[in-house]
Amino acid sequence: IEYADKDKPKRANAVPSKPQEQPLVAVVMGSDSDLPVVQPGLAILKKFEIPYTVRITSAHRTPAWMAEHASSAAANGIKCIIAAAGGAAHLPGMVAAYTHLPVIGIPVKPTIGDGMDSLLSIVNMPKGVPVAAMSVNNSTNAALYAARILGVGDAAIAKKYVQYMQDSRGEVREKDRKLAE
Ligand code: RP5
Repeated sequence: IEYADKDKPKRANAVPSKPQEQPLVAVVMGSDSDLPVVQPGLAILKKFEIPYTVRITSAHRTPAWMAEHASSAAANGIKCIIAAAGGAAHLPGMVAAYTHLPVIGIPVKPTIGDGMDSLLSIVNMPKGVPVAAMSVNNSTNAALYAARILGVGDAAIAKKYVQYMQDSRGEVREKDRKLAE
């Protein structure tokens, strides 16, 4: 693949969240303007101590870089990709075209409209190229879904997920109790 960019990476996923650990999730987004939406999901990955990389790989502005990143992800030890994009949000589908890894799409609400265009762009994939579509701006669920996928083969992540569910139930029960007082 020929790069148009001068900042050609030496290796895909060159900026791991924890350099000493093997990244398991690759988070990509179409633009730095998507970052505020992606950040709650990054916080979830940190909470679960899941090492990740985060990069801007635009399907239409940097297509060669996007293809290189997605197609090398599995060989780089990545187990799951989270892809956020808004508007004509073809990034998750394009990423899925370049990897056999599970791809979780986050529809980002554009500056114009309510995000339905982003959602439908991601959820309405043609048969044969599946992408898991989250709700609009819901990077939290994207990260939690990644944790569920990784938990199938990683008991430590599964244990943290069960704890997360118990904590969540506890918080809601506590709110219920306070309301009933
Ligand atoms: C998409 O276009 C990005 O994912 C972003 O949500 C949207 C707008 O991008 P910018 O024009 O803000 O860079 O590719």
